[in-house]
Amino acid sequence: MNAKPKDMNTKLRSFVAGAVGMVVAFGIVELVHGLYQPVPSVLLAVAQRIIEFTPGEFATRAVETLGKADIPVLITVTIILTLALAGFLAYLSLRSRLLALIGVVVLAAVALAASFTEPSVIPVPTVLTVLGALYAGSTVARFLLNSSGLRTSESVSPPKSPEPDGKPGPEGVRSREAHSTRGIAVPRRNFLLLSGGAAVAGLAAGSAGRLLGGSGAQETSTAAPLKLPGSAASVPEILPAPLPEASIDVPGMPPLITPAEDFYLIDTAITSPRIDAARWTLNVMGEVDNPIELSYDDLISLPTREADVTLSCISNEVGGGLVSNGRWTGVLLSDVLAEAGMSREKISQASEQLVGRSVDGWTAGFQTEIALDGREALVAFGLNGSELPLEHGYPVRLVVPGLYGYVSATKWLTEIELTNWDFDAYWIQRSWAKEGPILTQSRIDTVKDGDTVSAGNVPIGGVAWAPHRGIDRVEVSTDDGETWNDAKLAAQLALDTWRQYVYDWEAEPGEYTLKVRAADGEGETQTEDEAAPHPAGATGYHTVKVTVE
Ligand SMILES: Nc1nc2c(c(=O)[nH]1)N[C@H]1C(S)=C(S)[C@@H](COP(=O)(O)O)O[C@H]1N2
Ligand SMILES: [Mo]
Repeated sequence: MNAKPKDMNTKLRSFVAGAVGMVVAFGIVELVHGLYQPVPSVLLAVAQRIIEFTPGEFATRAVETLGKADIPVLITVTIILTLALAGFLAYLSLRSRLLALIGVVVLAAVALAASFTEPSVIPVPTVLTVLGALYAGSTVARFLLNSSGLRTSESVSPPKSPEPDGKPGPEGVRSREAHSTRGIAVPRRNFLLLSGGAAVAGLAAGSAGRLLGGSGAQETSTAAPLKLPGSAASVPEILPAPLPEASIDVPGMPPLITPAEDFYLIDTAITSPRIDAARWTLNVMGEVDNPIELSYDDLISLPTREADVTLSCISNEVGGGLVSNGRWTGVLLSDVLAEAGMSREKISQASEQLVGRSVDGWTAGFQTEIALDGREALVAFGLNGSELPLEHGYPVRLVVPGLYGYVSATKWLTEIELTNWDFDAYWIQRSWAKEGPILTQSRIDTVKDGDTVSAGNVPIGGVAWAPHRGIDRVEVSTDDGETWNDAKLAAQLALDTWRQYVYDWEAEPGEYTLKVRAADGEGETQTEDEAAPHPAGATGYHTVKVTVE
């Protein structure tokens, strides 16, 4: 019985032919994308849509546990699944050309749907590229199938002649036998050579695309110095030192202002949108008297502000690093709203919510009241004296003191819409709390869990934050919360920033469980109850175990 191994071979070869065809198709799209950015990388577009369609709980878990590390996994899985699907379609084409054709049409539809959701896509070249690439890929697959003698096509099928034994049989069987003959004529080695060659060509095209500056080539950006109108000079790159008394000089203390390259990074974008500031616009619309569209130059010609604001992600665990303090440059959100005819007195139920929309469609919404209550909510275009880095929202984002990023801090901002409270923004649709006030939190930074330290003076220090309420008191416990000691506080740089503290501990040998807790400017001490980040932010006291020798 040699039918079985032969059948296995057929399956495998057809599968390889389809997968190689898909490598070629991907390669072509990546190459075009590298040469011409408005044609998106279909691969990344599909992966991006998978992120967006992933159920909230699951997406949340992935973001929490993997941060940015989930992206390579997602892309790899997307590639493997697509190649497998293409392989299956090629195999299917041996049985039914129609079904295979339908499969390719569905692939094209998915690819186009995913691509058209990308920001700054230009339709006609994208359609041509995607269809062209799929056509090329199918052609390669068909050629490989033919070359391995697995199926006929009009051009290569041998002339119809009666079978030697004169038993024509059904069409399918007859053509299969014809292939077998050809299969012998084109040995396995040739099939491998041809497939390998095609795959290498596809990979080369794809790599070239990336090298040419496709999204895959994205590196961490270095932001240019910020230039403002009316002054030939840019904002000084060396920041004026923050209040000296706002910093405590202890090893392990995080800097009062987080350098841009260390600023925590969270978003749903596989690659940061690249926006041309000269063509960027901000629409302020919805329930406003006077909808406006501002250019970048319009925006930066409004009165400029600099504000030190601590931003936190709701996914931050107690003691975690998804919190940073930036010196933001921008214009007051209230000034931008005033341009659109909106003021505090005019807030109605219909304009209760302010929704920021990113060029990539991501949204965040919060109470309009918060934008107009006097706090320094910014339409920001600078971080630490430079333009916003690409990954932190270049050219313009929102920064709202006191609110977690997921409800407020829209990066790559392009639209501000005033609407009612019914609208649910991106993470609200995915089961996170509708309102996101940053909870009072504190963190021990100068000693780490599991550290061994020498007896004597051990400064226990770190940061505490309750943006827009401020920090009034920080206490440290060295006995697992039995007793508490007041920590020394640095000056409060601003109500909206974190505050450094230190407790000078005279440590004696032994095992210790250290804890920290903070009270905000309203006298409210952070809760001891432990809660996970989902759905409204992590609570509990940061706890660190140390050994003193
Ligand atoms: N366009 C866009 N803006 C976004 C997000 C996003 O996914 N897309 N994530 C938000 C979240 S959840 C947070 S915590 C902050 C993080 O800002 P950062 O990456 O500059 O620290 O950005 C917010 N703005
Ligand atoms: Mo976040």
